[in-house]
This record gives sequence, C-alpha cells and structure tokens, in this order.
Amino acid sequence: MEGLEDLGCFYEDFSLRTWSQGRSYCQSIGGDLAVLDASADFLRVVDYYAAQTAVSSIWIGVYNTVWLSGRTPSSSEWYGSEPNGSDLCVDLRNNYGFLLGDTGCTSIKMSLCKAP
Ligand SMILES: [Ca+2]
Repeated sequence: MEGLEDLGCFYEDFSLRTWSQGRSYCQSIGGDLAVLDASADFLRVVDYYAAQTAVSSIWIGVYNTVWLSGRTPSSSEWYGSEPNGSDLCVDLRNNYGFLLGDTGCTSIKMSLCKAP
C-alpha cells in the first residue's frame, strides 16, 4: 500500500468474507491475514486507513487478543476498552479509528492480507 512498502507486501481483498474465510483467502495467495511486527508499524497502517473514507471495517491477523505471529498488542493498538468480550476475531473499524477491536468471527468484511 502506498507509503507502507517498507512494511511488506499488503493486499486488500475487497470480497466480503468471515475472518476464517479471509484468512484462507490470504493463505491461498501465499500470505496470511496481515501481521505487523511492531506497534509503530501497526499505527502507520492505522493512519493509512484513517485517510480512507471508503473502508468501514477490515479483518486483520489478530486472533484471541494476539497477533498471529504471537506478539501481544500494546494497549495503544486497541481501541478504547477493547478487547472487551469473548469474541476471538479482530478487525480495524472506521468508527474505532481503525484501531484493533474484537468482534464476532462470522461477520463478513474485507480482509487485509500480507505476504511473508
Ligand atoms: Ca469488542
């Protein structure tokens, strides 16, 4: 994505899928749901989406409060009181300022993939 090339090769899948379907799709193209290795890198992605008006919510590679890499997000990566429920899947949502929020895994959203 423009301005984020140094963070890796991102791919936005605009098809609406559940979190698991989104992950499967990302894996089918040789990547996975996007994982950011550092808080500062993730906050750059947040800023990228904050400048987008067409995106409402997008799946990302956080499950059960942990990035798929095993990294625990810092509190600054979560929106407000998130994570706040028993929901295991995590998205970036426009009305949360594109910070992390846990939500139901069967919602359908676009997906942010990243190549390894
Ligand atoms: Ca939540």
